[in-house]
Amino acid sequence: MKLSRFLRWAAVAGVILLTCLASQSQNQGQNKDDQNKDKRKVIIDQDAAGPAGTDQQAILLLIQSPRTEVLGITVVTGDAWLTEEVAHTLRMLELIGRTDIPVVPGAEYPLVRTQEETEESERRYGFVDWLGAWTPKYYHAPRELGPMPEGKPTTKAAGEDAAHFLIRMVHKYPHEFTIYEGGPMTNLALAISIDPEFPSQAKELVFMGASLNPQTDDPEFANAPRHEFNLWFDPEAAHIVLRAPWKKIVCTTVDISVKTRMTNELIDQIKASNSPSAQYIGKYARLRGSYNYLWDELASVAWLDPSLITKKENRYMDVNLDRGPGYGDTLTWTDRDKPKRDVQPVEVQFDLDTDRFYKMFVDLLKAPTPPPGKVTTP
Ligand SMILES: [Ca+2]
Repeated sequence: MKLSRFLRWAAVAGVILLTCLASQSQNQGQNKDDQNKDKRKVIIDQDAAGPAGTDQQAILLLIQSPRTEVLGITVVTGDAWLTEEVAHTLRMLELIGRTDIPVVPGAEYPLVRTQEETEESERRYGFVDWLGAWTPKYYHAPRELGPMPEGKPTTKAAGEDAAHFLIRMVHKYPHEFTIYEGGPMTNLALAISIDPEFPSQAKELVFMGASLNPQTDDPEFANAPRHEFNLWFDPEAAHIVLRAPWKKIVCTTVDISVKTRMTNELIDQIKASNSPSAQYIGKYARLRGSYNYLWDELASVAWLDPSLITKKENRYMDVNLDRGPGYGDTLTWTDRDKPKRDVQPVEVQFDLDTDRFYKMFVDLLKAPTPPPGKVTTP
């Protein structure tokens, strides 16, 4: 073969090879897009105390579902302080190999309510079992980490704040993603205050919170059935969010939470698996006291499979903002007695198929963690 013919042949072969490689790469990109096409997008807003516990477990369930794409986790002070919650979330993502999911810090304090005011309210109107980050037994300064038995993270939180991240994402994916709210609603209220289009641009709001008439002897609710932490911790934020024009609102109330329990049997079933999420639960999940409801986990799993909910009813919902003993209490109405002002309908869950819920809860946490679908620049 003459040199010039060989060079021509080599050039043609090279072009064919490059075309094949480009096509293959395009196909792989297409496959990744296809993989995500049918996934349901969600942003998780959470008071992400940890390790394990209802807040982290609820996040894990949404990540563990192969049918879900978690666009980000925005964090808010509630069950614990913002700084430690961000650290627990980053560490959990490291342990399950999903550091591609951005962790975005939000509000460190409620909009109006203060710890001092809450303590004064307790002196006047009676003590409340759970004060989240303000609970005396677990109290430490806001910027301290507190115990981190799972180790400190090496990865970093996003440089953006939660409200702006939520607004940016809703305009990037209009009407496409669900907002899962597992904590006080401060971040959502800030996003609504900055951009009033934010709620109507989201697909729906799903939240754990509110309490109507739970059937329980739990002292937290037996004498204060309308006093629920996620709403009372930041009542003004909840008021802003519940009055906003969402296309759909779904609520997992205390009424249904009290029908679920974390047990040592469930933990044992989960930790029989070697998957990173199962090992995380096995090492760090602990029962505390007599009542270990699967609060936020039920909101996650019921969103993944709404057929678990066997009884639901529409209510209109708001929060009591009067500065008396009912400050932060859940207010609800039906079509017959609702006020004329801008209250929104909320789909309220009342009962569930408990066996199917526990099975899904265990199966999801035992499963291998789905790998990142595609690397998106948030
Ligand atoms: Ca929570």
